Amino acid sequence: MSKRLKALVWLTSLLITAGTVVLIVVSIVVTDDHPLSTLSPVGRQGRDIAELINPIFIVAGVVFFLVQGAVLALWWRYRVAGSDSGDGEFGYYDDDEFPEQTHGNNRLEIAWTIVPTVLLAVISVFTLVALFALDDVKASDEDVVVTVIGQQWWWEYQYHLDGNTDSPPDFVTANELVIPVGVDIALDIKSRDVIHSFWIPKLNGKRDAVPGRSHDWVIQADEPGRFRGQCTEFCGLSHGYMKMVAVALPTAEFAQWRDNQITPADIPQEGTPAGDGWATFSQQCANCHVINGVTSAANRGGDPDSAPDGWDIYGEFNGPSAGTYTDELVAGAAPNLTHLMTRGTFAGSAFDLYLNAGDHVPYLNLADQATLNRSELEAWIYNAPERKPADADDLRGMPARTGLSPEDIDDVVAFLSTLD
Ligand code: HEC
Ligand SMILES: [Cu+2]
Repeated sequence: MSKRLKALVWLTSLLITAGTVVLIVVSIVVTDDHPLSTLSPVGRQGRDIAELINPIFIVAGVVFFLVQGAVLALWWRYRVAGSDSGDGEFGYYDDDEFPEQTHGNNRLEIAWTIVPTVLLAVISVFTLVALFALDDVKASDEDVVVTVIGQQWWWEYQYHLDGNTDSPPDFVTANELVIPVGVDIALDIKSRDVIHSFWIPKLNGKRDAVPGRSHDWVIQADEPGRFRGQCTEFCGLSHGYMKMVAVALPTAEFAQWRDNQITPADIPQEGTPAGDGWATFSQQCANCHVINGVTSAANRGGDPDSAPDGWDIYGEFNGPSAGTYTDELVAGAAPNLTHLMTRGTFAGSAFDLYLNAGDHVPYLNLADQATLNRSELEAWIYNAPERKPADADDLRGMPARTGLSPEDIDDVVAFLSTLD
């Protein structure tokens, strides 16, 4: 090897090693406080996972340094030193000075088979214990169960306050999953189209949402807060914008939030901007979006009798057999907007609905205390696919409504603002 080449190899290995160490340190320091970090869990399940990952990471680190150390030590011990004979070539043995060659070493081989086996066996015991703990839902039959439905590209939450998922839910909301602090909330995870994966890293690991299946999951938060999540199964065009938030509220605030969610909305007075907005909404939006107490089967242009009792809080099935109502809506179904203004984010939590809705604004008072992100909401209503890639022709995502005039949009926003 020429001197130059040797120096190059040295430099490269040094850079790679230094880079790796820096990356590891930076990722630990930076992600610890990152909204999507598993390293700072806030719930029992998240902690179970962290308590499994951290020791395994340490063991893996020790193994890494032992093995790499041994490689370096052997390399140093058996290097050919000072054999540069001046012709620029060095590092080669002459045949007669070749070191003694050994073949096979039973003791060593047995050792490096047994040690990893024992290590992996121990790790697998702890892994299994953690896996079973994650499946252990400490919720009773009467507790709240939330059916979580993934679809391109947002999340729907159907709250069953009595825990019975066979009957219609008590209310439906989207993107922000609100839970009371300190209790296990059972989730029943489903999909309306393709495979998605539900993941709130500070609270629990991920669970897939698979069409035709129902997966049990559970989340719990130790303290109040907003915890970000992300769909983690590639699900098409706007997968990256398919986010969600879990909001943990103190028990009393959760009860207040729940009572508000059950309350239907009111039809605004005619002649007001909100009233005009409602008129536009009923023509342009209500065929997809449901607002409890306001949109009904009739004003969605369907036959009121075709909606099964209690299920009419869902949107209309807008697929091939438009006009029929079903609980299993395929894409084309849209977020229930009854209490839109109580959410901090919209459209798969890709956008903030309020400008200053940090943790300091009490979640229950968003509509009163925070500033509406009006320009983003208007841009969304006017041309949603421009803000978040969609395939509205195939009933994926929200279609553009570029026929609306600025006044129409003002009125629609005035109407939406009443939905708190
Ligand atoms: C063809 C069905 C359809 C029509 C018509 C429609 N939308 Fe949507 N809308 C959707 C879908 C689907 C989403 C979810 C899109 C996403 O998150 O990617 C959505 C999302 C929204 C959201 C965000 C809700 C949330 O909580 O995330 C708002 C607000 C909204 N639409 C308002 C309107 C308004 C106002 C109109 C009428 C001018 C309208 N939509 C017309 C399908 C529709
Ligand atoms: Cu997804």
